[in-house]
Amino acid sequence: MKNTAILAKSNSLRDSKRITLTKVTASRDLSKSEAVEKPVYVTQPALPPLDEFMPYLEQIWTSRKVTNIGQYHQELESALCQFLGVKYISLFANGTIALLIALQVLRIQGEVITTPYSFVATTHAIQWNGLKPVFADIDPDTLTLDPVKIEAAITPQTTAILPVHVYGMTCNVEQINYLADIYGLKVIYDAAHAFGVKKGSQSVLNFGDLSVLSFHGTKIFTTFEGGAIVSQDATMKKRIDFLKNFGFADEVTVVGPGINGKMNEFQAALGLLQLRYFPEHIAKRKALSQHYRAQLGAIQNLRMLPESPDTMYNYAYFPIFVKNSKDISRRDMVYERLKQSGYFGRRYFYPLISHFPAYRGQPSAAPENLPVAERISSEVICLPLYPDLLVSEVNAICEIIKEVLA
Ligand code: T4K
Repeated sequence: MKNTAILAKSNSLRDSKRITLTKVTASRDLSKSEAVEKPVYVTQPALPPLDEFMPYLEQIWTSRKVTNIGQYHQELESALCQFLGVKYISLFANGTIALLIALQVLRIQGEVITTPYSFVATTHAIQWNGLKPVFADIDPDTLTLDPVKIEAAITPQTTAILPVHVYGMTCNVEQINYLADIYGLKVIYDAAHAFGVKKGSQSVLNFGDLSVLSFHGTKIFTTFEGGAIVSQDATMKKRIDFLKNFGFADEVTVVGPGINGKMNEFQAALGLLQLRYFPEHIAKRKALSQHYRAQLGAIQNLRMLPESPDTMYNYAYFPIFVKNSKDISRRDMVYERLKQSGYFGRRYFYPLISHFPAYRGQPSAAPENLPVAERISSEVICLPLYPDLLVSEVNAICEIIKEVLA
């Protein structure tokens, strides 16, 4: 047996609700191993010390204001505008409902060009609005929508583009902006992964008509569940705020078919506290990402995403891409071996959205139309990455990968 993490003793989750694993402690001595109680997942929410949250809870209990745009909701909107460098932000109960409202508020009709390489909520939001999603292929380096493919997918029915800054990689915002201008299209960025990302000195959230964030428990900035829409002018923010509150403009006026999408006070309070720790969390993520890069750089058949010097990344995910041989999915071999050893990476985004039954019948979902996305989806594994991940755990993961791909 080689000096890598091995499954020493495994009680099935069904039987014991826990797994006992043997993991390598550190690269300094790979022959030493230690039994650990917990599996390592792709992510784990970083939470502030509980005692720091108590004063916020006491305030909520005292005021009895638990939701409907209370003090913490308003404070978090202001704090996020400042922190992210954006003009207007509207908080939501989750990112999916924010996407639904973004399409509603711009009164999008007909066809929306989008990426198959995302979490399924991106396309669901289009479908829930009674619109037709049209898939276009992605760029192999940024994994975001390829502007050439966007242009080729435009028809007289196209009214909007819904690109995704996937893993916090920035879309080609200049070219997308150019296409939107000349064809008269709206642009809504799904920025669920792009909290804190900057292009030059500019927040990437300032491009397009609207940008949508997610603060889900798996995201780098979390309010357990939560989301937001970044908008560029006060009138648009006002309309978004009406729609997230059933369409109420005042006590007796309903301006449109709104919904209940409001973030509550408990979530907003947590967000305020989370902001204090965000820079520390990003620094830890960056260091761990760099450690992964250093360990995995020389492995054959393994690719990592190139970084652009003019972009400030948020290190939300650490995807690797394993080149498959003709008959064998090396990616799945790596993925399964990691799992057996207690390291639960995830194949975000496999399957492609265009493979799901709700969408696979669309002509644009045909694999021949999406060759880059098809390949990338068959190669990807997002490795565990979160502030409390140990360097020794990164080392153990890298050793397993090296062994499988050797
Ligand atoms: N657009 C994009 C591009 C998105 O990625 C997402 C969400 C959305 C839109 C929609 O935003 P929201 O409506 O969610 O705000 C997860 C998340 O549920 C989803 O929010 C996220 N994208 C997507 C990429 O990942 P799953 O099904 O993979 O999550 P789950 O529960 O398997 O969690 C992954 C791992 O994280 C677990 O194995 C353990 C760990 N974990 C998870 C949770 C929920 C924890 O340690 N604690 C937790 O509370 O979808």
